[in-house]
Parts: sequence; structure tokens; C-alpha cells
Amino acid sequence: LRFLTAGESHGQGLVVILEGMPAGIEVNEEELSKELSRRRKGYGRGARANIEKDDFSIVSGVLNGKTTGAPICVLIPNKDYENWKGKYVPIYAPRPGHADFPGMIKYGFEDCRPIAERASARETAARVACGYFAKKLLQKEGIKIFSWVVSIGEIEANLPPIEERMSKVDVVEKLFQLAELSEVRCPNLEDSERMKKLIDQAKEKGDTLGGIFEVAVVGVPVGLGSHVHWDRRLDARLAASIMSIPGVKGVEIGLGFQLAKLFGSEAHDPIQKPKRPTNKAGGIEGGISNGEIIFIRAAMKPIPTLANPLPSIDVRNDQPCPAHVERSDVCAVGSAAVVAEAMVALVLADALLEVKGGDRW
Ligand code: EPS
Repeated sequence: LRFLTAGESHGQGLVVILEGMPAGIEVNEEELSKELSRRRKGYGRGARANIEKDDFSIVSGVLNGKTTGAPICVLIPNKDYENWKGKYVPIYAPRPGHADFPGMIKYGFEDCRPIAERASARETAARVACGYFAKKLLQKEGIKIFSWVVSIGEIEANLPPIEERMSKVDVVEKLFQLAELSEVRCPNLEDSERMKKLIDQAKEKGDTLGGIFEVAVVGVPVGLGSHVHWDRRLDARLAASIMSIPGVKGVEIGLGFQLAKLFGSEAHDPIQKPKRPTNKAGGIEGGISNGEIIFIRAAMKPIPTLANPLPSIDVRNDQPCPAHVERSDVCAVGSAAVVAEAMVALVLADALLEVKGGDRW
């Protein structure tokens, strides 16, 4: 399974091509539309989220509601294109933390606009569209993906202990249901309100916020990924896919960094039938899924476009000046969690197809 996206933030639109999906997977446009709106919404997203409706067309690879085995192409036009058409707004003061600065030097531009347009997280709408098809394939095997936000800035949600979030299907399902009701994807609805207030404060100050989200996958069989080579290890592939989401700076599998503090006798999950008592490994041992819940945590940095900007330089004369300001989001951690679901789905569907193969499902 492989996919490519194309498109810029204020260009005509986004395109994604997904190749390698077997024939016979039922898909429907309403569900895909819902996935796109789960990513688009959220407290802290900018005005752009109201402009875009993420209308799309599936232009190939699906007939009569089922995949055909041919490449699937989805187009998502940018509504905002009409407002930007024919205008060119250069960016001369690169934003610290953004691709602006290294990108313009690397590609030899005199301003950062050509970099900013493609570095924009707008591209993640295409990934979510693509991930939908992977999710449908996984669903056929009884594999389901869930996500929620655990912290925004300094505010950590009061949630069931991580050991339970990693190992109990009923806890995972409940957290997901609650997260779906929250404007910041946080399953604790009181803490959601506190997070929203913090986002308001950041906005007032012209600042931005990051946070931590978790992804849990239920129903993964034993044997996806492999210990035999570095690029076949499932944990490595998942970590790379999550790290590829704009703004993500840290990824943990299972107890992750916490494991480093424990003795081996405390860190590993005893093997017993019918069920292992703990899942500190987060469902992967030796790069292979072990049949437990796959559990991933990721940290997203605050968005680099600040309304109250950090110091930068004017690249035309190297003189100090405030960084470029333009409309952006204050906080997009909830959206990143939905994108992470899509990336995880694509990696797991790929790993599943390696094991099961098949032209039709
Ligand atoms: C983004 C900046 C904002 C976001 C955009 C990502 O867009 P604009 O600069 O047009 O206001 O809203 O995200 C989306 C449009 C989207 O659909 O996610 C950025 O610089 O990454």
C-alpha cells in the first residue's frame, strides 16, 4: 500500500492517490466526509476551518460503493483558492519553528511563500481521506482505531491511569466516545473547558499551544511487522508515520519514556493465558504486533505562526524584524490526533496486506 499527496494550502486543492488497496472494500462518501470534518473542526482552529467544507470527489478506484483494486484518487478542492487566486503574498520574515527558513534556503527562493504553502498542515486533509480507505480495510478484520487528547499546554486531563488506557478495550472505547463530544478531543469534559480557556488566553496574547494525544488500536492480530529488518519493525514504521505529522516532536509506544525508569521485572508484561495482565509494551514486542492494544502517545509543539511574533530577520537585508504573521490556528492538537488515526491506519493496513496479501477482500 502506498500513497502520494499533492497540493498547497491556498492552491486549487489537494489530491491523493492510494495504490494497492484490494478490491471489494465497501466505502461510502458520507463516512469519508465525516472523517474529514472530524479533522477540520476543533476549538483553537482558525477562520480557515469555517471557509473549507472539504467537499471532495472520489475520481477513481471505486465503483458501486466498492474498491476495484485500481488506484484510488480523491480530489479536495480548496474553497479559499478563490480568495487567493491571482494574489501573491511574499513572506520575507521566516517564522521560527516553521519550515520557512531552511526551506527557502534549500530550494533557492527569495521568500518563504513557496515553502509555507506546501508545509501547511492543510495537506493533512488528503492524508485523512486516504486513511479512511485503510480504516475500512482494517475494519473488515475487526481492527479499530481510537484517539483522544490528554493535554493542552500545561493542562493535563484527569483520565483513567495510563495502564488502563493501554490495556482495557472498554476504557479505550469510552474515552473515544467522550473525546468525540469534546471540542478539544479531550475525554474529560470538565478539563476540556479548562483547555478551551487556556486556548482563549493564548489567542488573546497572540500565542499558540501544543499538547499530547494518544492513539489506541484494538483488534490487531499477532504478527504485523517484523523483527528481521529495521524498516519492517512495526513500531519504527508507526513512529515515523506519526512523526511525519506537522508539529509532532515526540512519539512513544506503550509506556515509552517511562519504561526507562523501571527495572526489567517491572517493565515487561508477563506472558500468561488467556490474557496478559498488563500491556506496558503497547502491543508491540521486537517490532511485531503481539495481539494486545497498540498504544501510541505523541507530543505536538505549539504552532509556529504567532500573532504576537518572535524575532526574525528580513531575508532581503538580514535586518532584525518580527516574524511574518498570517491567519493561522491557535491550537490543532485534536486535529493532529485525527490525522494520526489516518497515518496509523495506513501503516497497519500496509502491514496487514504484507501478511495476508490478496487482490480482493
Ligand atoms: C495552516 C494554517 C491555517 C490552517 C491550515 C494550516 O490556514 P490559513 O493559513 O489558510 O489560515 O487553518 O489548516 C487548514 C486549512 C486545514 O484544513 O487544516 C498552516 O500553516 O499549517
